[in-house]
Amino acid sequence: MKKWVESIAAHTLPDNIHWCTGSEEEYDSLIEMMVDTGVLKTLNQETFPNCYLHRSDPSDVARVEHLTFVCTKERDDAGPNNHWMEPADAHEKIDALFAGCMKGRTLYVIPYCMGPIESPHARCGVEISDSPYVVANMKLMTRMGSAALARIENGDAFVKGLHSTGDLDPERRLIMHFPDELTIKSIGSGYGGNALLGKKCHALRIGSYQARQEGWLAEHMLIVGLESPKGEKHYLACAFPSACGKTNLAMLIPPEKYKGWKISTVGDDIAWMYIGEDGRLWAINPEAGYFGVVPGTNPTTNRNAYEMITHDTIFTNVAVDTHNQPWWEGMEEGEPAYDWRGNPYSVEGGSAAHPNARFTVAARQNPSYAEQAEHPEGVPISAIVFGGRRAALAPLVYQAKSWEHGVLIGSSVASETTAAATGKTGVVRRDPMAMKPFCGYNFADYFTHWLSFDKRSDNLPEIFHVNWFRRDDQGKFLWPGFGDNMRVLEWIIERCENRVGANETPIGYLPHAKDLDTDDLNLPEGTMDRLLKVNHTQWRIEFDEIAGDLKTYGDRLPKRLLELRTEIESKLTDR
Ligand code: OXD
Ligand code: MN
Repeated sequence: MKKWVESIAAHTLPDNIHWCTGSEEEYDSLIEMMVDTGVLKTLNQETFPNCYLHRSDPSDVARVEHLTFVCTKERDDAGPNNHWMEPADAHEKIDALFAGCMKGRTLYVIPYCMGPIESPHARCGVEISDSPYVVANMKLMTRMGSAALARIENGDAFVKGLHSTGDLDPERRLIMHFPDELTIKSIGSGYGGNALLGKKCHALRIGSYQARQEGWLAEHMLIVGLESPKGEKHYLACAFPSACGKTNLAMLIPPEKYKGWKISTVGDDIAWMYIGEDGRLWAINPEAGYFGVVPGTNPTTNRNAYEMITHDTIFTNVAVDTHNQPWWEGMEEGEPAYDWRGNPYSVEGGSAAHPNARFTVAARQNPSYAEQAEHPEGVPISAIVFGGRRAALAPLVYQAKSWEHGVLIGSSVASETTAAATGKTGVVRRDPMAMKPFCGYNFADYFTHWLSFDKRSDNLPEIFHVNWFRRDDQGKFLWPGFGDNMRVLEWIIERCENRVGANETPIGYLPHAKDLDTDDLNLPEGTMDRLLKVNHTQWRIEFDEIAGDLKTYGDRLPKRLLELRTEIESKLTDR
């Protein structure tokens, strides 16, 4: 590893090299240095102790899918779901941008471990970066420092990540993955998903590639634990595209009538899953912190998150109020004084906080953090839950009839933009398994990999699909969502335990309305019927679109997926 660091230093020409230990003192002195140099702004330390604000370059506020490449030897191995470049060309192109880029800067060597240090399922990486903001975020998001370095020095293979903020010019911004070389190179962005290489780049893109080779799954899923008053425990792994409330569901606070239930968060974004000796699917969360969207967070939507970000948090691109406290849309108190760019706030200037403003916080600060998230073997998964934002069509919840049917459901996950005011249905974006931006190889091979699990165990989780976002004719949400989603999760658990019947339809098993506990919700007459309606005509159109989307993944698509789709479509006979 030393040699690799030396060769990078010889190419990027930093003034200093700093090997990160991950200690608290190191974190504190980096924060102090960033405050002195203006990279961070100190927020009100009385009300938000140890909280800081980072304002990123206005051109650098989100992941850049069009500049993200998977560089396998064969183009087909990256698949139509990825941008591809031939590895030698890609190295040449990006290495030219790295030449001398760290002059006047410090090169930080950041050893990290994705997953509990003691876990055989955890994987290590080393990120080289010239951004102290990246170091501080990696400290909160991963097990970073000496313990990870020790694992690597004991012979653990590790992913080599090279990152520089470069000159932040979007024309010279690239994020490249070389899965066969366990290498990531990222330049020109300081934004989380592009710069914190442990997260999307390692844990999902490189991770999914390795998972396929080695027989496990690296997924864009939250992991939530539910313990009934009787002490029965279940863990669910749930995949939703962005803007569908993953962090909220992972930290759910159930309604009053579920007193005695304990909900705990194992993870809010990524699950690494493997078949255990008992044939069950087990999951670890490779991360140790949350990089969550701030706007919309309030005591009703997510009380746990709201509390956990009142101290020891790095905010990125939020607004501030007159008391120098962080402010964001949907906070439900206070007024913005300065917007996310640092300008005095004015209504004409658009939203005060950037819509993709983020908090970075250690998972241990979450009041609902599950101690099992630290267990080396992880947690056994009872159910996999897919979901999307659909104003019509998808019922509140349904269950797959088999593993392969569940894979078909996952491969047809879609989410749509809706104009809330008018209730008009927007554009449907297909996002299989919520992995479209993150699968590090050909999606057709990915579906084959998912299907292969069926032959390896009789004890796999049940698979479900949920939709919290169905609307009435006036565009109003039919389902209250947030904590009340507990009522749906309870049905899912009861199905896993074979304790409740269901209504068989061509698309899957749906709840009988009486089996969803909604007595105290005072829903308008007919709401549950609408939430549980399967409109065959609309579903035939949907199945047509699913076929169209699946076929874009080419010849390698497993035939079974298309056959199963046709079988189900042929049963959608009602008008
Ligand atoms: C994330 C994302 O940041 O999915 O988690 O974009
Ligand atoms: Mn995510």
